[in-house]
Amino acid sequence: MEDEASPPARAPRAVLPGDESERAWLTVTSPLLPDFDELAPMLRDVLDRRWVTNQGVYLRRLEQALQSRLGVDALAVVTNGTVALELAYAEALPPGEVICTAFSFPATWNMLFEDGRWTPVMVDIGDDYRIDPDAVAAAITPRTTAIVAVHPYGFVCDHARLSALAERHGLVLLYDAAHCFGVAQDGVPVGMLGDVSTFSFHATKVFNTLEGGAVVGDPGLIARIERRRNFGLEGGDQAGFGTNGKVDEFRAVMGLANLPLVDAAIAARGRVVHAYLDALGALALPGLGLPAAEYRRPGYTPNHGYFPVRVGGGARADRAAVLAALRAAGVLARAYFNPTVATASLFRDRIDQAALPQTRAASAEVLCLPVHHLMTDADVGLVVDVLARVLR
Ligand code: T4K
Repeated sequence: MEDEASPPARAPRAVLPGDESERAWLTVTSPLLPDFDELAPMLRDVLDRRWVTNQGVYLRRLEQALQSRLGVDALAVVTNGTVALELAYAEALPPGEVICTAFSFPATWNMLFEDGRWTPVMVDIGDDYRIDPDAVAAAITPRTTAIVAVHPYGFVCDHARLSALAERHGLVLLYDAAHCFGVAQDGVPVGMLGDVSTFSFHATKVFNTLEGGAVVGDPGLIARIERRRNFGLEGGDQAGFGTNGKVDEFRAVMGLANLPLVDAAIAARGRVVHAYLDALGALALPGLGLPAAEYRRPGYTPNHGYFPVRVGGGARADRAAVLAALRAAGVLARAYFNPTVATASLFRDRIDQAALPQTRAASAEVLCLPVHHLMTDADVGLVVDVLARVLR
């Protein structure tokens, strides 16, 4: 119980680099961080061993622990979620047309556009942010080799339909599961869906190694990813191409120290998500769309990484006005994902943007509210009060 005389408990606020006001903000997320005392003995051991990167013992320990926590057959930890995608594309996507969701972060599509091996065919999402299986089916040609789908905000794609399409047409099905640490559908860990999945362990994700990521797939593929992250070298030979996608021991230590904390963090995030759903659901603000249906999906195990709302038709203010009002109250919400290929200047001459109406609408309307493990009821109340003031 809060003492009536004292102010309500609030999560620690972040001071952002480059923000000269030095103002402390309630941010869209806050990194999961261990106590220094948990880290110190492992960091000391790394220094004592004088082996600080290149397949160190802490990296191996982290990979084993993650394989078990994520419930997957094989996994390689790499530099970040973007490199995870690049390694997976290079190793698992045959050259040809690749059907890719238009609603994501640039990491998903950059290499598909830049690298001559693939022709990206960008397709629209449904009104639930996921790649639209009907749009995928309509985009398949004899030249199609793969489908790249994202589980946006940790909301799992329609795997039954996508895998049926992939099987019927002999396509590789790759999931960008950057947002999906700990997510499952019908008891199946998300990393077990499709032929290959990639994760991000960036500081803004539910689980982090500061920067980091992973590729998940069958053991043969993961052996090739391990070679590719090490310049193509293996056992004194170079049998393939590669790059430097290795992870140092300090980051591996960070991951090992964070792993025991992640389930409590997911539970704490879940309390924030449900507090938003209860408070905003009761207010029923005109034009404000909530992701309530996601949390009623049968068999879905969420990680509560993001809380996307829509400021859509009928709202009393547009998204920019809502963002500004939140900012004035010290709250930094974010418009993930904006830009997308449907809005960025880079793609204006490359793709038929009119063909992506749902992506355009989502890019224009979505707002990710703060959700993290340190947030309190008072923090949720602050955000809800601002939304009520602007939208009622
Ligand atoms: N696929 C998808 C679908 C993705 O969304 C992403 C990345 C990737 C692939 C690639 O994964 P990585 O290569 O990044 O591992 C962030 C993240 O940097 C990025 O990882 C993420 N998705 C994307 C959706 O969001 P920004 O530019 O919004 O980050 P930033 O620096 O503005 O941070 C957001 C908020 O987080 C800050 O306002 C405060 C808080 N924060 C951040 C950092 C870095 C902290 O409190 N402490 C911190 O140290 O991109």
